[in-house]
Amino acid sequence: MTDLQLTHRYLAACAIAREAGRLTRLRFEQRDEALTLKFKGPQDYLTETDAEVERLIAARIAEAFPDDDFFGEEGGGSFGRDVWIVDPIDGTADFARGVAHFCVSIAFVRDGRTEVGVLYDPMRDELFAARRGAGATLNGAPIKVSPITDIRQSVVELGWSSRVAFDSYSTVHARLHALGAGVKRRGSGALGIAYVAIGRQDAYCELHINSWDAAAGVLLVEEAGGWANDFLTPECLQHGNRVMVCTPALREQIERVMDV
Ligand code: LIP
Repeated sequence: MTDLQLTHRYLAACAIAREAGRLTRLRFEQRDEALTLKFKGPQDYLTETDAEVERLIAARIAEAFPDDDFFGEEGGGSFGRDVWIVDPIDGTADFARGVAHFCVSIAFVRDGRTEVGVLYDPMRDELFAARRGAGATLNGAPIKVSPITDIRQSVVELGWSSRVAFDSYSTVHARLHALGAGVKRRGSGALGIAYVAIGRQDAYCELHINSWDAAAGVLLVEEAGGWANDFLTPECLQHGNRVMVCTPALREQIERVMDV
């Protein structure tokens, strides 16, 4: 694939993320206060907007890149050599409950390696974007991870979902607390990883996260000077993996606390 073809995918991903985010924000502001909640599983929310936004993204990508594969959290798809992996709304629980903390996550993966990663938070109008080897940006301005070296001054977000036994999560949480880290959990893995790339927090860890939630954000962190585990293994594309991203000085401690 030529540099121009990758540049085309990068620019298209940014434009599609913004369009999808505008639709998500419209639906968020239109939601009825009657709390009609639907679930895919325990604490795993499903909204009509997830599917609607994913259909929009899939259509735009098919128009622009008909030979690429597509895989979305809601509708599934296929994993070919060139594949787009998409979470239309990461942070669905908050979206469903009227809390403005969610984003769209779009990654382009070639031969099992993320080449383009884009996340858009429509409520804050923040577009995080990265191309492999070309750095990471927020709304076009370069970003980098925090300079924190002392975990006692750090903020670490520890994600969780019902895919993981709670006692494993609580073991990692207790270890982080014992090291003096400030531990948070917000509910969007994608935004949590992006916040590491921009230095708003110093690490994001989760014992299991899906590829469509995290692949774009992991590239952001790598291109912003951070460290990431070998997240996108061949197994991870379809079945997920644990994720660890952080400012480089915290790598050893993060790997140790996550060894459960
Ligand atoms: C989210 C993930 C994250 C998890 C959240 C939630 P979703 O995905 O990004 O890993 O900690 O609970 O599952 O379901 O909002 O797209």
